[in-house]
Amino acid sequence: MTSALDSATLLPGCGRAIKLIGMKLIGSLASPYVRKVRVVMAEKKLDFQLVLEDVWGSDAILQSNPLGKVPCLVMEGGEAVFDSRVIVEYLHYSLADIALGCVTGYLDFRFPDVDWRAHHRHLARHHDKLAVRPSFVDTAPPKA
Ligand SMILES: N[C@@H](CCC(=O)N[C@@H](CS)C(=O)NCC(=O)O)C(=O)O
Repeated sequence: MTSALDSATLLPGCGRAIKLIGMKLIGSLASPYVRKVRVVMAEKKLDFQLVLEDVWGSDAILQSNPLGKVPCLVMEGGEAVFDSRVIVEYLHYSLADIALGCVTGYLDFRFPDVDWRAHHRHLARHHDKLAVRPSFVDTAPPKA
């Protein structure tokens, strides 16, 4: 079965250095909302594929965003995030997540005797949420 994204126009990602997740941004080159998201992604050096769609005549957008609007960010697993403000928030949060999860993971790895959880319960909750995500599980440092 061919998905809407497969049949759409694909452009190389605009990010340059880091490929964090296989993200696709459904958009149009004329949309200022799409541009806003592309600028944020470029500034954060996030790699993604820009999928161009006709905002006035594409069912493909509706498959990911029931509002039929762009931008719509589609994750590797197919989950979609839409509305440029939500996407920008999501990207920011996502990067913060990654940094945070890596730091606390490193603490556990290198300094298992440091009980940072006792004094940082919110951080511990964040850590536990992140630690079960496939991206964190797959890249976790070796167990002692
Ligand atoms: N509040 C939305 C606005 C998005 C929006 O209006 N996008 C326009 C393109 S610039 C669109 O997809 N229009 C198609 C439609 O309204 O059906 C956002 O910030 O993402």
